[in-house]
Amino acid sequence: APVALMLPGGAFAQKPIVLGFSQIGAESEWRTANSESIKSSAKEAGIDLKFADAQQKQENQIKAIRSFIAQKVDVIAFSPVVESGWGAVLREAKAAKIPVILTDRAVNEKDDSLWVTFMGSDFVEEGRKAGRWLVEKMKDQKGEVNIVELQGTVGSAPAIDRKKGFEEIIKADPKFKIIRSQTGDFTRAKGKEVMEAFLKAEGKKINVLYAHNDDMAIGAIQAIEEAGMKPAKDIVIISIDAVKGAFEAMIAGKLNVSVECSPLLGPQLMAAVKDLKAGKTLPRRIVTEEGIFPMETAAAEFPKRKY
Ligand code: GYE
Repeated sequence: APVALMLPGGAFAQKPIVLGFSQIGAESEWRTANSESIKSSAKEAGIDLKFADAQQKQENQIKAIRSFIAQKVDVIAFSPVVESGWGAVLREAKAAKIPVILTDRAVNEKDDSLWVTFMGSDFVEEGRKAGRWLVEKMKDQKGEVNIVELQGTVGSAPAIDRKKGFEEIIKADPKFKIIRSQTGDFTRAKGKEVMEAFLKAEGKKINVLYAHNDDMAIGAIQAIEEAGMKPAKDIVIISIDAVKGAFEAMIAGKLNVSVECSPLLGPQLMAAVKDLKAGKTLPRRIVTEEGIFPMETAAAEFPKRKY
């Protein structure tokens, strides 16, 4: 039961709900906006947030979750860096009767009683949107379309699902070929480095770059320019997230399209935490709604963007 505190003047206040949140790190513009959304909405909701940054390491996330259990927080939420390897720590939370909310990324565990809800985007659908845009863009192209792919973090839900959704769509026409596919770990630096290697190996053969996030695409754009080619012209570039940096690149004519993936999960997370503590049952899956922004729409859309 919530503890009542006496305030000066004799009023009573409820002890704030304590939420432990384990964040992946700060690998991308998306992630920074996501952390900001969580912190500001916790403050607004009067929730006592314990925020831990795992610097992209699963072991740090497991440590953080164990420390939240030891501190007996009311609710644990986290964005799992990779899909597998969470069974043990989730069972510890369950044994301690602390409900767990998955945000942004899913886990690959059979026992779905280990979390109360998973809120975030449909990454397979994002991959499909990217694929559909490309199929339409290249519909009059007769010859082969050679694609290089910059994957997200190995073993992460968005990398696995965005690859799957994209392939599902492009495989309908054999002219589409993924000639190289490698991880750029969702960062600009790695995106640039891997694109340099792609360009060295394949050069002018490359027609399309599909990047699993905007940051990697932005890094790759630099590599393309340094190689003396024109991004979005010599190589068609598709990415995911639709962060401000992507809009800037589109307005500059260097990125063709970005599929939206909203990082603004804070308000729905705080609402879910409050509902849980009020004894309500949450839906098992809360899906974020999102769109797609081709270059031609970027200038008009830019002022409305919140991340
Ligand atoms: O697309 C990428 C970030 O999990 C949806 O993680 C998130 C992804 C996002 O680093 O930019």
